[in-house]
Amino acid sequence: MAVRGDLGGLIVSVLLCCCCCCVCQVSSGLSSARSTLLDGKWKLSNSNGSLQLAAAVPGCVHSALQQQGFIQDPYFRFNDLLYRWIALDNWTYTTTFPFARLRKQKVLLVFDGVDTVSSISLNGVVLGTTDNMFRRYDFPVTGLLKDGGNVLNVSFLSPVVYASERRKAHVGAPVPPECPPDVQKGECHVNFIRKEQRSFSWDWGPSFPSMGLFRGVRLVTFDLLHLVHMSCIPLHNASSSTWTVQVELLVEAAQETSVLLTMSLPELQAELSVQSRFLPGRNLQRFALDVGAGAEVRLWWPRDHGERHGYRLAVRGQRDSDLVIKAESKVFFRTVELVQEPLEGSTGLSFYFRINGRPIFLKGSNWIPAHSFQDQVTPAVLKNLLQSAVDANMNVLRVWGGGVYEQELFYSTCDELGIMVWQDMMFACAMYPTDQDFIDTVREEVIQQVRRLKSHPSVVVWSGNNENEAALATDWFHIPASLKPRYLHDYVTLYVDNIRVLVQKEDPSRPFLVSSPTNGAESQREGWVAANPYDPLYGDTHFYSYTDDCWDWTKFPRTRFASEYGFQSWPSFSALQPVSVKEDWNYSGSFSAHRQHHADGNQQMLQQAALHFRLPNSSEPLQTFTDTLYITQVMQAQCVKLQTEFYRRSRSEIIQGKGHTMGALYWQLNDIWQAPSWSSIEFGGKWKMLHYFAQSFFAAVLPVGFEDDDGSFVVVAVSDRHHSLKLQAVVTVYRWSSQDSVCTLRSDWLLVPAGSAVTIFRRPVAALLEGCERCTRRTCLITFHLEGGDKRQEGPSNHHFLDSPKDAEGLQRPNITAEVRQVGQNLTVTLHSAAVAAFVWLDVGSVPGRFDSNGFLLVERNRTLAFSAWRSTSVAELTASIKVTSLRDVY
Ligand code: BMA
Repeated sequence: MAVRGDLGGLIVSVLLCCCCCCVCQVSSGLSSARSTLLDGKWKLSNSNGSLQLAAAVPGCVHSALQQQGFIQDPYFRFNDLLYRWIALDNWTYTTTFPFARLRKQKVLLVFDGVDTVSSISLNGVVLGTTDNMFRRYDFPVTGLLKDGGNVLNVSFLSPVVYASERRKAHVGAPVPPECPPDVQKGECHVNFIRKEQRSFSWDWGPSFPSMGLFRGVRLVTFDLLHLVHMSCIPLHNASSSTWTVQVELLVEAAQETSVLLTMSLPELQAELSVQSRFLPGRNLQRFALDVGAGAEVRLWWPRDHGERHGYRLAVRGQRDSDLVIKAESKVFFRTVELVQEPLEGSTGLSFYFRINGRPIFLKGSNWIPAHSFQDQVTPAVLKNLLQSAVDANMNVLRVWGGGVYEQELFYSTCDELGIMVWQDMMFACAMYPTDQDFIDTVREEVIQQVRRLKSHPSVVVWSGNNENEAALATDWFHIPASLKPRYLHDYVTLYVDNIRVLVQKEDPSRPFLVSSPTNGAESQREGWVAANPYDPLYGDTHFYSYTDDCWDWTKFPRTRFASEYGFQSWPSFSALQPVSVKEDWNYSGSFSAHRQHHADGNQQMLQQAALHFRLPNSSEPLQTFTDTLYITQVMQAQCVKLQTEFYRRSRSEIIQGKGHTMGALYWQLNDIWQAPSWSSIEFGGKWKMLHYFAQSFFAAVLPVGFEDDDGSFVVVAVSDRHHSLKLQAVVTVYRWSSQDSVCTLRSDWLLVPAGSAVTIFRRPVAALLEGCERCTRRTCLITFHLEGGDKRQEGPSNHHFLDSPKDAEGLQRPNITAEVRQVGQNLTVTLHSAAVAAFVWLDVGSVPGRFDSNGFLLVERNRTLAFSAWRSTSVAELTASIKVTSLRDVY
């Protein structure tokens, strides 16, 4: 806790409000508004008092119990089941704090995050209740504080019990689903509580219905004015080509106050002065700060498309000679349009994002909460994940609707790194109640969150929910036909009449989509729920198929925008080891089954893998287990690669009305615990093979190879560059049995226009093989890359298997050796291979860090990789930890 003992001197002042990139400060002469943090060590007890412990705020019950040694790691083995009792009990947080009355007229008690259902009392007086984890709550406490000691209590109700009581109290048609599928081992009725929806379990995550004060608690004291919130959005006037910054101030006034407000963007010589009057209570005021037509405004661009310049916005409020408001913020200028217009050659509509007037292909993945307990998502964890996203050439993340509106640092880091954010509202895979109190709390949630996040240039679109349009349209919940209109009505009430209207009022600078997937404008035409929200002719799609062969690209929808698709894999052994014991290291054992929350998931992975790879079958059980983890990662990496490459090469084509694909976000970036999932990054930050593959398949310039219906091998040159490129494809054929190439072919030179995908090489496979020393599909494989002038390689190398590697003829054990060296500050690993090796995987166990490349095809005899360590390590440690596996090694 920041405040203890003698008050005055210990009271922490400043930073009264933080909005995104803003640092806002209010001061009023001698009597500055002050913020006193009540964070720190509180007391925590369960309902019958049998458990009493110290608990950190911000924090939660589970974290506190673990930190104080009352429970083990909740992620260990089957502990999610063992610790179910925690969320079934009620818990009370208590703190005492000193206070001394100054001249301050008003004191507010502010809670930045309460999870979720609580009653809050101060010195025995109930201040109010909370029911929504996504809202900030504040209470006036001016007359309730005592000089000396004050007692603050936050009593939490079990979220599980609350949800079930709300369900019981609900009159009218049921609000499905009642419970998650058994395989998820979760709790029921999560849609009745405004809480992180995945916290009652998901198909990749455990059930840990958290409880606690997961963000800070503070007292705000002020005489005159308190700036609750400030935000700024740049609005572009296309006809005059000028910018206006909409500055929004939410000010609480203790008394009527007239202030001369001055807002300025010094770097752009823009300034606005207005006389403003704040009435007692909350005042929301919006101002238009015009940037002169002559000003040269530098824009914010997504990663790889340009720089990101931010301008300082200064807001000052003068009352007579007193400075009563002083706030600073950063303004980033960029426009975003979601283009849905007729497309030549199609009956549907386009669906793509235009940023600063330029169509941009969105490349990335879906973000889920990084931990079951938000208090454990540290800045280091967050930054590492976001850096890993850009290191894999992503320019977008979708903050998926079953998690949380992320913390400030998430968005400010995305602003900085140039990661666009597709921001869902927190509703997922369910129907929701529309009782007035539910709507009311959601309305407040939406207003607060949009105000909090709208200054971030990274946020490019708001979206109302995850898959609820699809759930309704394709009848996930078996709703009787006679009741369907009622559910449609409720859907429109919540997402359109309330959320959409509010978001558009709060933020005119961004598009709003009601759902994902959706047909967008077409869904709207059909009354907001389209007959088929997965229609590839409109909007975005989610597509999963575990039974189709993922090497067969004809199975993928040629969609306008792929916002979800994916395949599962297992994390590495080093992730599983700390949360398991020896008897768990068995793919068909109870631990493996327990951690798999997607029905038949473990089987599906093996079935998909077996289509093209031999399944591990060592005589040593542990070896078989670790080899199986490896083969699931190989399968996943290859499947998602092929699907993503299909989407990227479809950007410039319309075939049978489909195509013009402008987005590929696979499911899912990160993990919440150590378990099989669709993620490309394990819990703990280690990259799976898929994440290394993403580095290549999301590269700005990429050669994509595939076999066309007519039996030709085709290379498509994909370019996200803003300028055209003169390129040539270089196609080299190898035998599996030799590290010397068989033949090399070069395409004609081709001008690849900016932002396009064009065929650069096409040759019938039969002719190609025949011409290469009578290669066959089984004896040979194709590698290829693009070259610009001076034989300079553009983009990564790529390859194409002509047959399944399981049937490859000539593939030998490569007996790869690895030598770790220190080169200057860097650690490198040099591999020596005796044969062509596929899916070469370097694993350094629990040493945190990543290689510059991994999971690759090795046709060379030697290759040197760099290892970036995320903590200090040594040649000796890496040498002791490194293990190299390739496809031929697992059978
Ligand atoms: C989707 C997501 C998640 C889910 C994933 C994998 O459709 O929106 O709900 O975890 O698929 O099944």
